[in-house]
Amino acid sequence: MADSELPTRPKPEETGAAAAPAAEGDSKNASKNAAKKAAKEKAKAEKAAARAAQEKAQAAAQEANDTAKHLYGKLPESDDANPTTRFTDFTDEEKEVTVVARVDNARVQSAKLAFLMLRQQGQKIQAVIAAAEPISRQMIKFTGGLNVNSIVKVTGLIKKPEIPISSATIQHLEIHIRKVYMISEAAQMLPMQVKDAERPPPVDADGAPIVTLKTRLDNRVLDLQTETSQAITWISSGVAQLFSEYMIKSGSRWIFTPKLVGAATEGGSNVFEVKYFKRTGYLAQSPQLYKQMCIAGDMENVFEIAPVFRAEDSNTHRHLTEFAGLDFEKTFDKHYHEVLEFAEDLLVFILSQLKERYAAQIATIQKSYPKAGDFKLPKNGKALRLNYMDGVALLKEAGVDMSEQERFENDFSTAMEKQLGQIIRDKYDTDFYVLDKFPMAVRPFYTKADPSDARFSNSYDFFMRGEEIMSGAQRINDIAELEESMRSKGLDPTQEGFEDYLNAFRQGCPPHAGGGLGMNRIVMFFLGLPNVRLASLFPRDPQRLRP
Ligand code: AMO
Repeated sequence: MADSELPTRPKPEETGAAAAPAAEGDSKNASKNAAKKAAKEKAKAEKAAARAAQEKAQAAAQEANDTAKHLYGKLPESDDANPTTRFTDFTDEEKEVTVVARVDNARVQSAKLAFLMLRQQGQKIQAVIAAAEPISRQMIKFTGGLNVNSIVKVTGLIKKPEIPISSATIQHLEIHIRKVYMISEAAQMLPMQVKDAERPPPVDADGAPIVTLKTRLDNRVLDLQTETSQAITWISSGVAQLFSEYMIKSGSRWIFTPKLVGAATEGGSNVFEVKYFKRTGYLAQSPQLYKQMCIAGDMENVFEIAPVFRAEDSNTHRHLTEFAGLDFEKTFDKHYHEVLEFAEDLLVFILSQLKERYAAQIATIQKSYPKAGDFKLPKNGKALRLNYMDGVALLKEAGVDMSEQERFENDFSTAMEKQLGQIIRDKYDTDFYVLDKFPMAVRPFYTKADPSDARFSNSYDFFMRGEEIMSGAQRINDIAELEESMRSKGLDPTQEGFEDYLNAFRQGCPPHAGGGLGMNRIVMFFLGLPNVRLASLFPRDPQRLRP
């Protein structure tokens, strides 16, 4: 124990016991000290108040002198600015414009000069502000100090910069700021920088990822703001629009089938269960049974754009658990090839029109994802159609031999599909092609067998860059044949859930065929993106259920 910690007897002055005269003197001293302290504190407070008053007066004086005080700051209640314009509508004319845009970057160059990079839907333009009556230094400080990503309303004069602005999308014009108002302020710290997400989920010089795909998808709203994501989402929109355009032009009717269904009828286990009050419901794996029931309902030619759910634990570059399905179903006169040709022309229409209508977006995306190159379409405007067995033969020529059993029971593996895609590209100079007549064993129960050889079926797959984007077939429209096909695939036609579907055929149903396309895959392979998640707004996969 240290000396200082030894127990000691308290001194009289500490107990206040027998030391009255001394205590009187001490209390006088103490009150003197307290008074001194209070006086000191008072003086300090007075000084601080004087300083604050001086600063306030200075600020007021500065504000009074601020020739630009009405030209910046919070957006005024009565906003008399011109109607807003989009950067893309700017002309070379030197005129005043008002824009609403995000601050992509803000930089103070000097007390008299600041720059903003403004962003609208991923497109950037430079704005500059220089101190010259009425623009004040305070306005320059405010402009250059804006938080990145804030949304501002800027009025200014369009001018030609002395040299093109290489970091902007619109390089030959800039805005000379006259007014700048805050509309919605962004936080000072963002979880990632939009400019970092602008690069592909990449590796830097040392091989370390800069912004991983995971970070980008976790912060998808910021990620969507990049020029590349903006362009990709335009392509998705284009695919859906072109699909519906083609369908409607052909007299097809847009249908809306239920996604909550009472039985997991179409395939095995890859269906999500949902609690449906006191029983179990399921999320539809495709509109297959319903689009056929519409044909039985005399609708002749139908299509749908809707979510498709797959409870597959597939963690690959091309599998999602929810994707946008483009489905169609159509009657035919004599042969299912009438529908197959209709579908081939559909794809040629979509892909060629994408190139025509979205050339600017495609060019933007290729800056980030240049590897795959331009998507090659058949030069004669007609889809290349081969039979499944032609594909088998082409692979064999390249040294990939499938056994008899493999040919009829397995279908191609992903690696084989990709290799076949390359072979076909080299031989026929196209990234889009069709394989017809798949083995019956690899197709679902509703598929019509090939009447001339029952080992095969009247079914087809469509490929882009060697990967499947569509699957379809002639369907069995005869009830006895349908029940028999189910039994041959180990399904029980009396099983709950099949009843309504089978009843549709008991009342008679015309011959028909159709197909289902994966919208996200079309976008992915058309653009040569490395991952289907990049072609999905808010992707869902076995690991991801947010945002
Ligand atoms: P299928 O199951 O082959 O056929 O699906 C049709 C198309 O949908 C896309 N696709 C997927 N996209 C992303 N993630 C997935 N997990 C996924 N699974 C499929 C593919 C595929 O070609 N009822 C039939 C269609 C029909 O015959 O009409 C069906 O659903 O692009």
